[in-house]
Amino acid sequence: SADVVTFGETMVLLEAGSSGPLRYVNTFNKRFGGAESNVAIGLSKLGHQSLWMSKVGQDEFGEFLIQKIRGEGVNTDHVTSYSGAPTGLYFKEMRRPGDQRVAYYRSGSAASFFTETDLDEEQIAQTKILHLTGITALLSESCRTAIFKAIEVAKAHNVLVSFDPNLRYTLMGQLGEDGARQVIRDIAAKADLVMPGLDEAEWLYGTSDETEVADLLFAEGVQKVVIKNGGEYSFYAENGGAQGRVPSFEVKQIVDAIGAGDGFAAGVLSGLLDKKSLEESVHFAAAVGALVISSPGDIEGLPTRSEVLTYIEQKEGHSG
Ligand code: KDG
Repeated sequence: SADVVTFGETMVLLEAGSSGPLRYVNTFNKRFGGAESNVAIGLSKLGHQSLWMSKVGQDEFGEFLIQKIRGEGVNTDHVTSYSGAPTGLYFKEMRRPGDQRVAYYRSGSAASFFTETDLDEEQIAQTKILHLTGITALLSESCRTAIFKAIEVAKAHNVLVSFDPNLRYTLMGQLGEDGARQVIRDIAAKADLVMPGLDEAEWLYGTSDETEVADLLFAEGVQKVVIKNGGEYSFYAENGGAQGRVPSFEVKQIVDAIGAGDGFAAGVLSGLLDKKSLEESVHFAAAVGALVISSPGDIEGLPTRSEVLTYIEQKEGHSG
């Protein structure tokens, strides 16, 4: 069985081949990305078994996604292809080097038709960690139901539930901002590990005081909280345990910051699977995040374990 099970939408990414507004761009590089499969690939590269469930369109792009993600070592046996809707797309525009913007063509995509019956409950029951993001919760009613069902199955089998809110304001149309906030907060309250960005924490809980956010979540029964503050540091706290800040690694030239949070999440989960402390896991994750933003694409920069250790050693003069 897999160490980590996750599910959500992955899209074909068409990345502008030149900088400037998309209307003037004539060539695109074909890549792919999706928060949950990015995490699954990150974990696979770090040496863990990961499983990603999803629905793709019964089309060439769907085949492409399965082929690529399977090729990265992720178990895709529970991905189904759906004839009723196409695989979603997104475009990346590069206004200036390092300044990426994203345009989604995903509404009504095959993945938004994922339902709780597409979940392989046995795989969830047998895994160590179930990893979820808020993106899936905002895709559709059926995806939302699947999230809560997956949490229920995980909880019944003592599987750790990890949650990255990964707020997508463009997906809040259906529920409205307040409705979306409520859903994301409900999921966070049921998770064991919650990993928002500082700006997300502020949007969700109305405070940028990290200890206050952690205490709010602890009161709901959450066990571990990690709050990411981009290039500066990450805050970590354990319910009734240690808390502190881990500085980020300094990256001289950010090539593409999209996907850093997923790399970071993979790093934290990898550390926890390796029985590292939360602080050590966050330190390891910070290195993974730094490596991801140093290369283009959402998944291409995800490092192997030895690449992470070499990077830490180069930066700090020791490994681990
Ligand atoms: O976290 C990176 C993701 O943003 C990207 O891979 C695509 O899942 C995606 C999304 O919804 O933006």
